[in-house]
Amino acid sequence: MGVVNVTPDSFSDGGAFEDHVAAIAHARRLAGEGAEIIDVGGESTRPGADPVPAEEELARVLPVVEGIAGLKLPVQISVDTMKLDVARQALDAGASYVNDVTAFRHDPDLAVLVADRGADCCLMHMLGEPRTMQQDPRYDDVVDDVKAFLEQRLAAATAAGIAESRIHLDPGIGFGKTLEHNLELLRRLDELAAIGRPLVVGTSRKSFLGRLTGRDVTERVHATVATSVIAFERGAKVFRVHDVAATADALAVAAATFGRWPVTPTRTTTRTT
Ligand code: HH2
Repeated sequence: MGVVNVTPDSFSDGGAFEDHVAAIAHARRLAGEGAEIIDVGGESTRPGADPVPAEEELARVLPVVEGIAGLKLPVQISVDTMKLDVARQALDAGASYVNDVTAFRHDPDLAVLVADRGADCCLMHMLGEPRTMQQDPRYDDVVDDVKAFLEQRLAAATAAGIAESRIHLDPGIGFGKTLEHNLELLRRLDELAAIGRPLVVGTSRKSFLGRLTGRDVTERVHATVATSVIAFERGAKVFRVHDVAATADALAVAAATFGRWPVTPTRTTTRTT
């Protein structure tokens, strides 16, 4: 899953793809690098971020979803939103996946919309809300707590009429979690995979990688790749990243090694040495 943030303030690429033409071109690039899902977002959920009004989010996201749909790329378009109206219009414009970081708690009607449209969705764990979530997050046992939350949200989503086969789950790396919480979630990801739904993992360029490596946000690709391989080995199926080419190469090697899925190189080379 390649990330296209159409925002002025996203933590790692804010401002880079605010221009719709640049955002659509970036989506094409990520698809060429091996992304199978393009996740378009118009509201930053970084720690401390303020909410964006629906009209503003729509003005950012909609032309980009339309533009990507018009390219007819072999990718699924996802909209990263918690708002009903944004999701509805994005689905009308060609998206078929709703990535809601509130797992339908912000607006339960979003679950009904996803059910009615037969769309896919991702339900993510977050403790609190973006403005305050990094202020002293605490758990009894982070993995047990996140697992119980995801099971509860999965039940709520299916009760709203969404087919279980359309639901992905995500531990929400960095969303109300300390460095130790993030590492424990990655280390014990197999316990979340045991719920039985595909796991999405989003570590890309996040601040815990900066704390571990001392690297700035644009220099965290190697650390991101390391976490994606760890997550793959522990059962994750979808990797939400900004740096698709590097991640796709690493996952091709991991997949061949662990024999989990057929290896289809994203490019060919004439050199074998
Ligand atoms: N992380 C971010 C946003 N959306 N969705 C899912 N399912 N999982 C994640 O881990 C996740 C997410 C934050 O990253 P980014 O979009 O790059 O930053 P910002 O929220 O500042 O736009």
